[in-house]
Amino acid sequence: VFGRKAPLARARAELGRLPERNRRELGRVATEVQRELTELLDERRRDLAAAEAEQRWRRERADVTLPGEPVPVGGLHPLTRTVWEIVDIFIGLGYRVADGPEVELTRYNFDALNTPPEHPARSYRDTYYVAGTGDEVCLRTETSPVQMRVLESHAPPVHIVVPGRVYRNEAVDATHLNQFAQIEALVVDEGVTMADLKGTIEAFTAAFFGPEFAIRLRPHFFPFTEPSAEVDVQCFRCGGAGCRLCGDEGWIELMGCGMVDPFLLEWAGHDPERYTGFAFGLGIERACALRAEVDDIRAFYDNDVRFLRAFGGVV
Ligand code: FA5
Repeated sequence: VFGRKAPLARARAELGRLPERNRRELGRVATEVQRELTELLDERRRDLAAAEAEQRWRRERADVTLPGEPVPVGGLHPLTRTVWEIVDIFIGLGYRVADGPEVELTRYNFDALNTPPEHPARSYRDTYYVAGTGDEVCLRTETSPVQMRVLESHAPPVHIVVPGRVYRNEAVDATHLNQFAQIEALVVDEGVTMADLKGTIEAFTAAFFGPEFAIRLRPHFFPFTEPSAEVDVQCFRCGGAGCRLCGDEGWIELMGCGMVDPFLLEWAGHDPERYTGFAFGLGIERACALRAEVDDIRAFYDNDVRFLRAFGGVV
């Protein structure tokens, strides 16, 4: 329509040859026709563009009025949360976190911890050894060897907590696993006494179980502490009156502890006349099970989501 050879253009080209009086009139008509056509064309362009936009809106529309598909979110395992919670308590008391290898030299796992070669804990019936290393490399049986790695490389004062996995050649039942987690604490400084040990454990149990429960220390034996004790916490279910949870004892066994044996300090090159220390070690599964009244610690490793969800770890 608007091309150079289109009728409109040709008609305008002819205008010159018309007599004066017709030329004006026809020129006006031609301009009018051109204007109208242009307008129609623009209108049609606008309509087409609008229709295309409309189509695109329809095609690409997202309906946000419906509820979304819920995406299941994972959570931290209750044991992980327990470790973090305990570590947090000790960080609040000024401790640092230390760790060490799970595949450990018997030099650290036993010798440095005053556990002589004839000690029954070193037998194949109790300890997993790494094949081909003789009795030199084992899976650590407790987190205590990390005490020795830290003492060997750090001069006191030392205040550390050591969370970690340990292994024992044990028959698995409701209260025993052959791989489980412990958390260990070690303090070595000048003038550290058993009162510090008890006060620290009290601060921990108050934060973990609640401030209303007492603790007591019962004499015990560990090769690496002297004196040694086991810590009981007052049954937080019956308050000490006796119930099924505490086996009518009123007390629940919680962990092992003691004053660092001077042998360890000497082994690591620190003067036992100058420094003293305390240490304790707690089983994570048992502590977590106790607090939540879970009566079989194997449940923590079954990965039954219904069980895990009860701890609030799975959203
Ligand atoms: C020890 O392992 C010492 N290293 C603790 C210690 C550290 C004492 C520092 C003194 C100074 P024991 O063998 O009692 O001690 O274990 C400590 C805790 O680990 C126990 O109280 C228990 O909670 C947990 N535990 C022990 N054996 C098992 C097992 N087979 N399954 C699950 N938890 C266990």
